Amino acid sequence: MKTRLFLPFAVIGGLLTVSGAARAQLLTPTPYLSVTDSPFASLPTVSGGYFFLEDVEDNLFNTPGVTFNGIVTSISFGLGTIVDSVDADDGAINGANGNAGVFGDSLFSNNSMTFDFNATTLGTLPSHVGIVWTDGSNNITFEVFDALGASFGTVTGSHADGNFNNGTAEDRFYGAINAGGISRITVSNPGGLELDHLQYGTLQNTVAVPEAGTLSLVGSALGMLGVCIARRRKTA
Ligand SMILES: [Ca+2]
Ligand SMILES: [Ca+2]
Ligand SMILES: [Ca+2]
Ligand SMILES: [Ca+2]
Repeated sequence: MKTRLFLPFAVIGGLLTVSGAARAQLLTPTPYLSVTDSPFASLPTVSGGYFFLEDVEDNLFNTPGVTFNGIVTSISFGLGTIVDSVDADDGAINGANGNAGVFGDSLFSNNSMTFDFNATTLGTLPSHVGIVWTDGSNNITFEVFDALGASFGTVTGSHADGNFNNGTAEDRFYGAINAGGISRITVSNPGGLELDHLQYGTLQNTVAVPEAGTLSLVGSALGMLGVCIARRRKTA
C-alpha cells in the first residue's frame, strides 16, 4: 500500500521535502511519444502565468528564462548523425524519428544536462518542470532543486533499450511539481544522453498527475517508516 507522508518538516536526510500544502512532487517516469503524453498538457496556467515547451525543431534552444549546458543535435541541420528526438517531432508517430534527414532534433551531452531557470526573466520560477529522456544507457537519474537551490529529490530510471539508433518505445517523461518554484533540474547518464521537450510553467496543480510513490531514493526510508509503524502497532 502506498504510504503518504504529511510531516511538516524535511525528513529522510533531506531527500524528501515535505511542507504541508506546498509539498513537492516527483512524478513517476511515463512513456512519451508526443506532447499529448505530457501530464502537464491538460493543466491550465495560473492567472498571469506561463508555459513553454522547447522541442528544438528549429535547431535552437531559445525558450525564455532557461539555460542549459548541452548542445542541440540535428541531422537536418548537419550537426549529428544519430539523433533521438521525440517520436512525433518528425511528423509521424512511427517508432523512429529524424533518420531520413527530416525534423527530429534533440539535446545532447556527454554525462549530464543541467537546466537553470531565471526567476527575473520569467517573473516567477516554474512550479511545473518536465523533460523527456530519449536516449542513453541505464541508469538515468533526474534531480530537482527548489527555489533556494536545494535538492528536493531524485528519480531513477532503467528503461534504456541498449540501442542508440532512435527507437522511441524507451522514451520517458520525467517531471516535478513544487508550488514554491523549481530553480534547476539535472538529468545524469554517464556515457552520453539525449533529451527533448523541456517544458516548464506556472500551472494550476495538481493532484491528477502520477506521483512517484516508489522512488528508489525514498524506498529504503519508507521501508524504515514501515518498520516503525509496524513496531508501534505491535506494541500498541
Ligand atoms: Ca516519428
Ligand atoms: Ca525534438
Ligand atoms: Ca529513444
Ligand atoms: Ca536507445
